[in-house]
Amino acid sequence: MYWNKEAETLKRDELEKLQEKRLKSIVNYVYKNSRFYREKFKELNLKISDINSIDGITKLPFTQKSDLRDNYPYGMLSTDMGNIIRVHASSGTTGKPTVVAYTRNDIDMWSEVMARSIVAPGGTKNDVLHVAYGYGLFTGGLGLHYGGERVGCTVIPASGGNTQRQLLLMHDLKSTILACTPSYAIYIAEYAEKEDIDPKEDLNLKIGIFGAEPWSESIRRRIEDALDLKAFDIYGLSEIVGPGVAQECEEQNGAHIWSDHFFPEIIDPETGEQLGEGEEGELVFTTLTKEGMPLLRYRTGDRTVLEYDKCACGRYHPRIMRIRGRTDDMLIIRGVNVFPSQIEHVLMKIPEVGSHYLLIVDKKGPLDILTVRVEVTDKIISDKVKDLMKLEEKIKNSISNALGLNVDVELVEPGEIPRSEGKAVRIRDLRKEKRG
Ligand code: DLL
Repeated sequence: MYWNKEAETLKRDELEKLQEKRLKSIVNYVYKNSRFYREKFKELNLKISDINSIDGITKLPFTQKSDLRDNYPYGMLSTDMGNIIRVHASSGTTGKPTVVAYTRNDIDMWSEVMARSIVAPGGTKNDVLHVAYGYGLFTGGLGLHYGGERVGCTVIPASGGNTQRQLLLMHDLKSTILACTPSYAIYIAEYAEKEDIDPKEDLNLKIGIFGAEPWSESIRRRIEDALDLKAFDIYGLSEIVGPGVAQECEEQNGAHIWSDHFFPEIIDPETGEQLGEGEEGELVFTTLTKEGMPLLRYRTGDRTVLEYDKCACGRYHPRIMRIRGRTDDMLIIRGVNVFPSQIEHVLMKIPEVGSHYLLIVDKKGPLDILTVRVEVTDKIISDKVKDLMKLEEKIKNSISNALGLNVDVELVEPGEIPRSEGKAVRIRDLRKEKRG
């Protein structure tokens, strides 16, 4: 289903033409209105007329998260504060948050791409959209909210937390779409089971719109079974707009980037060179239509592959074939590069393994060691020690076979790993903690 059929079904050449036109216009706009970019252009001796085709994009400088921090809070704006009607922020791991700012037209464009993102997996105005992403400075809650209202859904602004009340609301208000992080969806499912609520009987859910953190195909199947819905991936980041940069359609095979607004590139994170179609690297976006804080070639830090072939849904907008993780979340364990989501994929295929895990990285002498702490299911916990040891071996072997990595495994009881109502924390790096 389409929200904006014309924009969503543009052919590849039509899309490219539109992107080129918009790229030239945004380059012109930031040159005129952003002190930050004007200075960058001068440093590089770059003229607006140098960017005369979409391929010319590679002449443009990258923008990094550190640029947003260095110009905190409003130094990256391309308009007067009088035109800004909203600010969001994402909390960094260190120091000041990253602030992003929207004009009225930006909020309008965001609502449009969010409306497309709700309709693409099958949402309609008749749906009751339960938004359990956090409301506030985080873009998840308000992003889904504005998109839902644009479509005409009945929006329930539940925000995160108080899982018992979430379930009561979903039951009583007959929610049909659940929007939250995949890890919170798992937690809601567990809670329901504990409270003897059977999602098949007692809830009305049919669609899940899950994102804001990496998740694997095997966790998708678990969520679908546990909550009796079809689960779809939504991708986004505050710097670009928030949720709704990309969304999976009913085919469930990668999130379509709404590339008439956000132009994607994949680059080699080491050299910065643009990579070809089908190659894995860092995702970079240029916003083609934003007014408040347009960004040129923003380095997301997310690792993925893009697929440009036409999708069975009729869209040509390129698809993100699952975000492996952030470049900064990649673990290098004795030379093996591994993302938490790859380990998750292996773990979740083992039926005796519960849905929560934590990866603990430490050093023994000069060697990095990775301990996979994982919960077992209620069923196995009552079994004999011998069986638990067998399970430990099975997990070790599966990870070693799939990823070529030897890990330690620590089985824990259900409920022992801290739950999250927002983005889950999957890595604990004791090496960093020891360094202070
Ligand atoms: O997480 C926006 C969002 C809200 C997206 C609700 C989807 C749903 P930030 O807090 O700025 O914004 O975090 C952005 O989260 O660079 C990715 O590393 C990660 N991320 C977001 N969506 C996905 C996804 C929101 N579907 C950062 N899969 C991004 C994997 C994701 N990682």
